[in-house]
Amino acid sequence: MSDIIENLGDEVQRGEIEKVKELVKTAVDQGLAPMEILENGLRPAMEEIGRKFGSLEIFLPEMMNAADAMSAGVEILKPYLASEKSEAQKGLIILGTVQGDVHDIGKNIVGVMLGSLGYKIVDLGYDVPVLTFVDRVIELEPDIVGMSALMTSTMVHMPRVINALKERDLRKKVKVIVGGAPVLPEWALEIEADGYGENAAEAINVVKELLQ
Ligand code: HCB
Repeated sequence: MSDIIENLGDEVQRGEIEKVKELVKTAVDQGLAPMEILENGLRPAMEEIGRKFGSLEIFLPEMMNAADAMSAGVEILKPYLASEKSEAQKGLIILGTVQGDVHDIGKNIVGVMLGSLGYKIVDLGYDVPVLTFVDRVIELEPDIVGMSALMTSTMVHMPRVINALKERDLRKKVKVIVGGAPVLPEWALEIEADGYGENAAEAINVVKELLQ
């Protein structure tokens, strides 16, 4: 791993916003691929922060600082994250982090990348109530609903959204994809989602397949 990627991870963990911005800019200038910066530098740092938080080595303020540093890095990366540019309107995707869950960094990355590929994104934000997903499906008639959950306690709202769509006879009209750190392919199958993305790149592939 390059020094810059390693330093980037350390600075994210320290919550050093300005240093993270500087390192991301330098990494881009040095020609490192945006996805490499994201997947090898920024994301593993957040996984490590999550591990340290879980084992009480750090507490909420440190996790919040690291999240702010990660978000600042993602903000700099946004314009570079698209692998292919497209003006064509490819489909409408509604994204949201499920009820009770404020984690939105990963969902935002998925949204930025899909948006830059020509999909129209309506981002419902975080802590999105079950029925808000349903109401927006009725109102906007999207091609895909993408749900994100970062906690085992909130991923249970994913099947609630799917069931609410079924009850209103909407399930066949819209594809559903799910993701977020605790979400596994088995879970996606169990709740009868149409697709699952372990990361943003996979989510893009799934969306492309579903809309073919
Ligand atoms: Co938070 N938190 N947190 N947290 N947090 C986790 C998720 C824990 C796992 C940490 C731990 O305990 N080890 C844990 C959840 C445990 C569980 O499952 N039960 C946890 C907890 C407990 C909490 C609080 C309850 C802490 C507290 O208050 N005591 C609280 C929850 C508040 C709430 O939601 N009601 C909380 C708060 C926070 C913040 C605010 C400090 C901050 C979030 C800031 C924000 O998002 N704006 C935060 C963070 C940053 C994390 C960790 C450290 C990182 C999450 C992250 O951003 N990862 C996380 C630890 C972890 O995940 N390992 C920890 C980086 C992104 C890029 O990865 O997986 O989100 P991603 O997204 C990927 C991928 O999954 C996929 O593509 C993305 C890009 O590649 N993807 C999708 C994501 N969504 C998709 C949707 C699709 O449809 C398709 C693909």
